[in-house]
Amino acid sequence: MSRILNIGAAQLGPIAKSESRASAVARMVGLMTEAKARGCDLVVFPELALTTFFPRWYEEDLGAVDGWYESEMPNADTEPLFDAAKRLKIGFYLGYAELVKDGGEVHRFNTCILVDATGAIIGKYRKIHLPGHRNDEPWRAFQHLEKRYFETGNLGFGAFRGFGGIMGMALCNDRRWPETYRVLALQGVEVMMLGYNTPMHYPPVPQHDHLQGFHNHLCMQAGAYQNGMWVVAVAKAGMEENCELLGQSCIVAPTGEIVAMASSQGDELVTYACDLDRTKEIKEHIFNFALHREPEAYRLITATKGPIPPA
Ligand code: CDV
Repeated sequence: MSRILNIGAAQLGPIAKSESRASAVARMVGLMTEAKARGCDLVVFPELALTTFFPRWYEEDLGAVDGWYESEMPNADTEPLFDAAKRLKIGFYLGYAELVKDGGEVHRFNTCILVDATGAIIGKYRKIHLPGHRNDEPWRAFQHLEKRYFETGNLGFGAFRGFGGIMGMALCNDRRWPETYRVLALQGVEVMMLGYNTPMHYPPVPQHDHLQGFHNHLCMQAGAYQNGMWVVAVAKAGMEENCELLGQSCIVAPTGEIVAMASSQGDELVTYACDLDRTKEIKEHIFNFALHREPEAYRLITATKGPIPPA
């Protein structure tokens, strides 16, 4: 018995500040077309895949960044992705900036959606772990203002039935946190999809710059193994507006092995036939949660935010 899901990790190269959404979408439709030709059922695109990574520029007035957000999905610019899904009978994961108007209030989220092969949105996630800072920090080579431009996601880490399995979503920094994988795995997730924009230079701790690729894979290989899930992680890569972004988009098996990886810094599709039943090799044995977990001993994880050292 096997349940094969052919997944494409559709890495994007840089998107310039001046590049239109229509142009980024055309690049993505090209990757979807290639994915279909290579037998994929589902393609995963990066975080904030429609535009340049705009949190690298400070604006005093929040309204000045609103042009980077989508207030409807689909909309005129993204409709070609949904049309391609229907025409090609292929699903996709897409990251974008979401603007929600709720009465007089405006909410801004770093969001991703899962769209099935009929073009219907079957899942949505709003990023929970927002890295970076809130205020202008001109000493940095570039800003990382996710804490200014987005609210903490309010949908939790959801699990969605689709593509013959149980699917979960996360965004970029979420991959560094074991809680992300575990909360998804506790809902039976078999495939976690994640888009990222990871600068090679980390201004607060530049002595770790050479470890970006290592840390990227380290956390996802551990997360996949410790939770018995496939992880499909997709970069926006390359030199984007003077900021070099990590590539190395990859597909990680539930054993923790990287089974496919991008080798360029540009638009590139890597694919793998993921057998969802291989999750059982882990979920029913070494990490059989129902048999081996001891939640009583883990209370601190949800009871505190920061560490409480002994007196
Ligand atoms: N977009 C991100 O979440 N980037 C962070 C960087 C800033 C550390 C990441 O975890 O890759």
